[in-house]
Amino acid sequence: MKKVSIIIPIYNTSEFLSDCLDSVVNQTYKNIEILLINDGSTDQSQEIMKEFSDKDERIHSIHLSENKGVGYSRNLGIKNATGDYVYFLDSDDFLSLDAIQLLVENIGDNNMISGQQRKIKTKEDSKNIELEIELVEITNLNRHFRNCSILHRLISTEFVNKNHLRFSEKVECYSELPFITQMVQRMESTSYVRSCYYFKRLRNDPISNPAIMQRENEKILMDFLSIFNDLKEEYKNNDRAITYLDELFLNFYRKNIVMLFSKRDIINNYFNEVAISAEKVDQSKWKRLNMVVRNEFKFLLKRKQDQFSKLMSFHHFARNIKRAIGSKRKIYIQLYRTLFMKLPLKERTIVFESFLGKNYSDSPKYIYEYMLQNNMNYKYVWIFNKKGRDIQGNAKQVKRFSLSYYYYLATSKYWVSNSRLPLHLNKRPGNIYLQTWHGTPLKKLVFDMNDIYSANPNYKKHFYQQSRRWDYLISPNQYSSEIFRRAFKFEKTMLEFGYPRNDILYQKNNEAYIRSLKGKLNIPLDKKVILYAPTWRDDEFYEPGKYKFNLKLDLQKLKEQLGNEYVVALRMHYFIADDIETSGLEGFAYNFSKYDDIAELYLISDILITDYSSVFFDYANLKRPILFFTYDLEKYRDTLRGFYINIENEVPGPLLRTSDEVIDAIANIDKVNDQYREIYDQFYLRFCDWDNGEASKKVVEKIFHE
Ligand code: C2G
Repeated sequence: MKKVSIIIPIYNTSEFLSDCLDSVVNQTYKNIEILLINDGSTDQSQEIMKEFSDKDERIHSIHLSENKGVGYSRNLGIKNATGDYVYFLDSDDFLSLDAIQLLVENIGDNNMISGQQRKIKTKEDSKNIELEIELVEITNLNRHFRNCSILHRLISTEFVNKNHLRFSEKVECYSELPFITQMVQRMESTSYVRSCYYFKRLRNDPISNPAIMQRENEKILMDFLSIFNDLKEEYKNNDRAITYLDELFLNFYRKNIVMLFSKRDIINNYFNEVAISAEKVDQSKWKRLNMVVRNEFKFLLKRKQDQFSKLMSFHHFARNIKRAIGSKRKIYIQLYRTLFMKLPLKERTIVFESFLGKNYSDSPKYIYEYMLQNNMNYKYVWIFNKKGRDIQGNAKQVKRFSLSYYYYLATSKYWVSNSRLPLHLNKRPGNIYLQTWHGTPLKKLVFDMNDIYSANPNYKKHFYQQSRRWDYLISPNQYSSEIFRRAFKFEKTMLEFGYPRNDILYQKNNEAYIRSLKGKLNIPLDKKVILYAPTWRDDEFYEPGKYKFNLKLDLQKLKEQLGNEYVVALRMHYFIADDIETSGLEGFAYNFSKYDDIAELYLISDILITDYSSVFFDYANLKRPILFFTYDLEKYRDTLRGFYINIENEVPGPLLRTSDEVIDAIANIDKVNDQYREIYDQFYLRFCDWDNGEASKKVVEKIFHE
């Protein structure tokens, strides 16, 4: 029985390492040695390695005291391998349990065989897979090795050593290229096994912990050119290797260099380097390219940088037009970038948006209304999903993603928004962007979120790019300031004045106003009001942005037992697409999920029920009772998100699991108040200290001085 040496370089992948090693030690093929090369990790990787090696004697660990790079680590793995075959795996990826067995069974007398790589966002994605196994013959080796990846290939150790196949230790990206080039010229054909899976994880934090190919594009370019030049020299007399390298270069040019060269300053920095490498490509190859790229090559070779840059601009323009055709939105984006952004900046125009155009609410509303009341000399624009809203003042209303939306965003000096604006809205010089955000965080935010649970691999990267545009960020309390700086990596000006959206809780918390609100909302004046405002759940959705909500509060029971004294105001999170069923509960349950401003609902209510929503931090300003209906606490806290505070003893009210417990707490609300008085006071001091009804004023004075 042949032995396989599985070589795994490890560098700061503690979040993923257990999944990786689990999949290796549990392989159905048992005759393996597992070589773990710890490449100077500074996280918990070493402890995890030990945990596994203590339990499995097939594991051999090598620890490097400093980071030497993936090429060095893999070469070290080869030196220490005693198996008949070597196999390379990355420590953030994992295998299907029969992967090695399928490769060994199918390799026959060949020197190498590959399996199928599958990119996945979460571990769940590895479960929906096709299982039909098939051996596929490959004759086009250049295309097969175009991905420059050594992963998931079973290779004869004798073949590796006889041909001295080694990785580059000079570059970080493309260190596999010398190994692969040598292999390509030594092989006639190869095969791969379909449905023999290697799961390649799409990592979602290219900012704090990038995978190698998530490094900056310029670094990737320099590494590629350097290794390409070296190999072209080394293999200058070897046609097969040369053809492989030339095709690789052209592919890299089309995919990476053209994209990178959308910016003129990058062309200025790298034109010469790219030209030097382009010169090495066999001319007959680039003559087969399309006209634009062919001419770009001509200018490169003749070192005509100016003409090259102009042609490259045209290349991008044509590319964008081609992509825009057929999509109104894409045409608008092109207009935004190429025309609207070049119009003069309107110095006294402010664009406001709240909750992605869904509401007229939150801090943007209160900042706007403060400016109206003080007759400030500005033009106001509000973004809504539907125009014709009944709002104060005479702000211009524009529909989100319409032509006027792009026009006003491109030409207005100020943007005020409580959530992220789309990534495609480039920020122009002179623009001032006030990010008000929308809550004191309980649930972990962005860069504090565990990598593994977030579904969208681009989430952190996009958040980072979007938040670089924020000039000011409003913080409601000291606690949030600290979290925002870290979790958003925010380094610009933090406005530490409390929340404009909470001004109303100090200014209008009086009987007359509350009665008038109740009248407007058709709520009976002789009943007390319970507000139920839960948050959304990351794992329950129809499609991105449209979440489900499964109402666990037994409204019928609440009506039977509390209906004489109370009514219930229901308020779902703005991500929730489900309509809450209230038929049969008329006169008791009122659905205000589409109502603009939750602050007004706070004012009319006597008790708040929530779960993990930031609403309780704001509501505490009213010092009224708060109950936590946390029927899924463990799942929410431990699997979905993680919290910043200890919900079990730091929040100002009881955690309740069932509708009966909720009813009981409401029936005995005075007792609950007494029980939580001390914690409530501490909570108020910690989270509501800055709010006093003046936040809008202070924000406006800071940013919109006359
Ligand atoms: N909200 C609401 N109705 C709800 C829940 C929330 O109107 N039923 C509003 C509140 O203004 C709340 C804000 O939306 O403060 C944010 O809601 P959260 O439930 O806290 O959730 P999320 O949108 O994920 O934001 O730092 C805060 C976090 O980012 C949380």
